[in-house]
Amino acid sequence: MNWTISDHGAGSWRELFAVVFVSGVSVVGTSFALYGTTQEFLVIATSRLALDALPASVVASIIWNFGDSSLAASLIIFGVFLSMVTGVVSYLGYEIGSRLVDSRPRLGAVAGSFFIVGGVATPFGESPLSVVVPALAGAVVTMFVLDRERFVGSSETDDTRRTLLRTVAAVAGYNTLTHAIGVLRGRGTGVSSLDISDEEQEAAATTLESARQKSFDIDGMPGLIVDTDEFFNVDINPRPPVVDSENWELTVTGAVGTERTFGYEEIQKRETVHEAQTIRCLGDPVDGTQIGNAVWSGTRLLDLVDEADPQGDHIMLRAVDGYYYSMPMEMAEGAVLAYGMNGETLPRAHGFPVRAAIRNRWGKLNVKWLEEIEVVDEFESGYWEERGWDGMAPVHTVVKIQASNRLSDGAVQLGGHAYAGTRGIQTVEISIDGGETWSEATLAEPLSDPDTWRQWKYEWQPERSSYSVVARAVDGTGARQPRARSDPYPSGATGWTNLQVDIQL
Ligand SMILES: Nc1nc2c(c(=O)[nH]1)N[C@H]1C(S)=C(S)[C@@H](COP(=O)(O)O)O[C@H]1N2
Ligand SMILES: [Mo]
Repeated sequence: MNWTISDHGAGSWRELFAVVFVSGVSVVGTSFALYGTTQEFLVIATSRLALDALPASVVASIIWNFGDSSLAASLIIFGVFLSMVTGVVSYLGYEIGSRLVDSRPRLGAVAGSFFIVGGVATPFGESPLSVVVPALAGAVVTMFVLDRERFVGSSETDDTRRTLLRTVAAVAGYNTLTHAIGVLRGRGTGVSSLDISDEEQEAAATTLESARQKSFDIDGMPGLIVDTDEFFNVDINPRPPVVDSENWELTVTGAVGTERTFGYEEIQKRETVHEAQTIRCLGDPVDGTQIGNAVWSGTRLLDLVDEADPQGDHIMLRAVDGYYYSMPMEMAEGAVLAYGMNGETLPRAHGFPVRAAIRNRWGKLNVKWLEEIEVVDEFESGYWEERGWDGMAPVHTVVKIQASNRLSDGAVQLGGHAYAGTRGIQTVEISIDGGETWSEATLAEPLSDPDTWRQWKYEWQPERSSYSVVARAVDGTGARQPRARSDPYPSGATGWTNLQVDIQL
């Protein structure tokens, strides 16, 4: 047998394209069915490698400006790309294999396809199995389709057409199935109620209620506690990892007297705290929206470390998605290991089963999907620090203008939050003439927890049709926020907040 592309004659490139694509799709589809949107799914692994290859600032701006949707789009692009690549490679392997094993060309072809796809995918695979099974599926599909294809290519009869159609239908069916399984896996299982005692449930509810009462009632603005489904999201994963809490364990390892392991239920049975804490992303611009405040229910993170008899003075937090952050132990003073958010089970997007809530630092230290706390002797950097960011210092002071309304009496109303970590906010100052003159905004009563934002509002009767608003804050130490504007990269945004208000008089 002598198989070459040119044997097919006119139109064969299109056929070849179809063959290649179909087998590539089967490789990717099989991987999706096996692993859903976890790290082991070849598309996720590839997109993560690609993210690592791009300059840090580019990656961060993609993640921070476009969020989840851009990563979801990148998944589709990578999925198609990977299908093409594995399809072409599978085809090449098939051709080479069939020639190498002259006596049994078919066997040689399938083996060739399998080994070459496996070889190409190995650097992306998290485990041998995650490469072997998809590669095998690709080889088999390539064999099926290519054999039929050749058969049809030589003599087109109704019979062979039907055979080809059947093959295509079978492959399409197979991939519809893999897609469905993958999507189901990606959804994961969710529990909706917190598995803590009624008393604790009530304590969480009380914390939430008191925050609600302190909040101003301002249209279009979040309250002191941001609703869970409105809470911003920053994630290096195209889809949040699915963790099965039954099989998940948190380990305390490294420089410890005795390694410790904690199960999900065990952690929930420990002493529970309910603390409001604000989280702001290091990549959040002055006028950005990557800030939120929630009530985190959990247990003290350092208590777990203490039980392992730590011998170093730093901890490295490691997550199931490969994300990590190390910090001096005292930076985690008071930190909550949270399994609840706003009185409900911590959602997958925010780190189910547990995440860290570290006081006074940028959001990135609040490691989600935590699985290991390693005690280490010295500082070992973290995910974004390895990518050029520099944000281990306390958060900067910022004022957010989150609402501008026209009240029924004609007054203009502005509202928002100001945040300065555990320094707290003393005053929020507003200028409506571009920074010439200043007055104090009205502040809502502060929340009692140490690392929380402060709510403010400011109203005036407009006399002109246009106002240039500037907002700045004085933190709890009496320090007025510096005026100079800087971009988030690399150490966090600084500067006063501006808003142009145009009024229909
Ligand atoms: N494991 C893991 N933890 C993570 C991240 C991540 O991508 N993976 N993103 C971090 C960043 S940069 C921020 S700002 C916060 C955002 O938390 P949120 O998505 O719950 O708002 O989570 C941090 N923890
Ligand atoms: Mo972040």
